[in-house]
Amino acid sequence: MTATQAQAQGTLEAVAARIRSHVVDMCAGPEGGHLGGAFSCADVLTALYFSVLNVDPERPDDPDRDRFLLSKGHAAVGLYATLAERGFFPVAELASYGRPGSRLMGHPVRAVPGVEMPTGSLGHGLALACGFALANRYAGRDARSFVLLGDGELQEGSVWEAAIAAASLRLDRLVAVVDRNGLQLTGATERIAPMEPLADRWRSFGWAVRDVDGHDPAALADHLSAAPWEPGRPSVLITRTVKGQGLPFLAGRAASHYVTLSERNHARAMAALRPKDTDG
Ligand SMILES: Cc1ncc(C[n+]2csc(CCOP(=O)(O)OP(=O)(O)O)c2C)c(N)n1
Ligand SMILES: [Mg+2]
Repeated sequence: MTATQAQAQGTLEAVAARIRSHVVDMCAGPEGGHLGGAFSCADVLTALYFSVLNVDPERPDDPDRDRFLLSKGHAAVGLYATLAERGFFPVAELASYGRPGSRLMGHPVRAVPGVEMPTGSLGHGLALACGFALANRYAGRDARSFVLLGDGELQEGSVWEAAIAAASLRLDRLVAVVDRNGLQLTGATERIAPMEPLADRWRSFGWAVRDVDGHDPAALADHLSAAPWEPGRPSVLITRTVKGQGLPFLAGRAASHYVTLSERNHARAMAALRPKDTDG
């Protein structure tokens, strides 16, 4: 399936809504899941897989493919839902998430079609993506490498080591996205370890920076498609998001981080995701 065919499956908003509903279903299973951080990046994942990335589910190991790494690997349920919707494996397989024998575990592994590297130990994805970008450069390939980082994850020193390396190597086929939902495991990032002005920080490390709404998939797709924004510089898209976006009883709350939905909350979540009847 090409990206154009994938887009034909519905508007980006409709795809993002399907991804969120799969996440809700998975988080109602025995394993529970990182719902909040999967919801905050659902629109970015939609934009990437349904508009931006040059990937082919029929040929997941195509050497010319773009690479995507979910550095915040705990948001695995969001990645699984996206990969399944995009055709990397059957949507029905999502029901196996977290169950004995399933390849869909709490954090992503290479056994899952479309997953480039196992992730979940925070702080490693940017360095890995630098490696992909460098390898592509040496091989003379034009492909781009994308990586999605959590904002709490930015407290890992290894992120900034990699940021320095990417800028000094002039890796302009590398694109980082920061899921700036303002929350980490135990509370607000700005209370625990202030990061603002975040855009200035990245700029001072030699990156081209854009700071945007993270819940407008079409606009996100335009920004990501246009990278590199400045020749010779890696790009970082800071996406302003809400953890648990779309679920009134969890949105913006640290409690959304890891959730096992009760039957009642599963129903409430599905009701919240259902398109509103505009006829009144
Ligand atoms: C190296 C490392 N330390 C701690 C953890 C445990 N952990 C999992 S998620 C998380 C919070 C991450 O916050 P953030 O990056 O902001 O993610 P998001 O808000 O998008 O869920 C932590 C501390 C981990 N996965 N890896
Ligand atoms: Mg966060």
